[in-house]
Amino acid sequence: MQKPTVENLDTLEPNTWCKGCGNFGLLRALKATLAELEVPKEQYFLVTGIGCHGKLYNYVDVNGFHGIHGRTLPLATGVKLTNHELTVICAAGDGDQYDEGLGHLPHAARRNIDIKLFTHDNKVYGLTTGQTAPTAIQGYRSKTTLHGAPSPRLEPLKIALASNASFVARGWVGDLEHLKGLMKAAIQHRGFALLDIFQVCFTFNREQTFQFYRDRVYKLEDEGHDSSDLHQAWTRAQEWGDRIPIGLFYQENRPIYRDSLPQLKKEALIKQPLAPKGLEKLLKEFM
Ligand SMILES: Cc1ncc(C[n+]2csc(CCOP(=O)(O)OP(=O)(O)O)c2C)c(N)n1
Ligand code: SF4
Ligand SMILES: [Mg+2]
Repeated sequence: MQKPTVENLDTLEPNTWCKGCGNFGLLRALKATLAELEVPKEQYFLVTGIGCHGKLYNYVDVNGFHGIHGRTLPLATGVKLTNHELTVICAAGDGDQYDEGLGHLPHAARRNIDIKLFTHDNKVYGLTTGQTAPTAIQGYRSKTTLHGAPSPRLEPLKIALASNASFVARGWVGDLEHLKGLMKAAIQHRGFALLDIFQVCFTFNREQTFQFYRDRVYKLEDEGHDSSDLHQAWTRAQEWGDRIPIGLFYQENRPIYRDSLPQLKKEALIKQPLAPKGLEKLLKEFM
């Protein structure tokens, strides 16, 4: 087993993100986080969706799977339930997770599957060259909403809170130390964690820029927020406008999905003998 370091997490893959993309900071924060934790390199498993964010898979030298659009959560769930010794992290896009993959979010949250969901929330479809994403601010102009996005934005933190997520947080790529702290807390949390990350898409979103966030974000911890209080979390999650909160909105400790399944409680499934009773009889029914 190897201790991860920022250097040995590097890959030889040439980076194709645009110059100035917020993904660079996110990648830096992620590598620094993994290097600081005690988890061996071989025990990380990174699942990515399809989009610019998905290329993260190529730039971090850990085990993983570059999956299909919108399906990071079911894939990660399967991996975690099969081998719960792995630390499973999803890197998803806002289009990927909150449009095509939205249906998976409430279920992973309510079941408290012990996986970590980091969303690259740039409020646009980056890879497909700039269509309006579900988290785009109402009025946002793009090639698919020439006159401005007509509908209110989708609010992922509220969806997660309403789905009984046990860890809900938001960070941004303009404060990497803070983001690193949130990544660390999410990975160390026992249960499902959503960390929504404002990731600036310099090329296609000229509205939610670094300056946009710099002028608005404030840290919950600077204002005495109590992250064990669901009502406070809900109230803070409503805030949007001149002031936008980042930090840990909510965290609770409650049993994870595996705790209530006797067959998964003991050893990882992958270590158990593959001899389920009655398998042959069952297979014959399909022949
Ligand atoms: C099943 C499926 N549907 C649609 C697409 C096309 N597609 C590829 S990436 C993408 C959107 C990417 O946007 P986002 O998830 O926000 O990622 P970003 O590029 O911004 O990181 C879409 C719609 C696809 N590849 N597969
Ligand atoms: S299109 Fe946007 S999200 Fe994609 S690499 Fe370029 S700046 Fe980054
Ligand atoms: Mg996006």
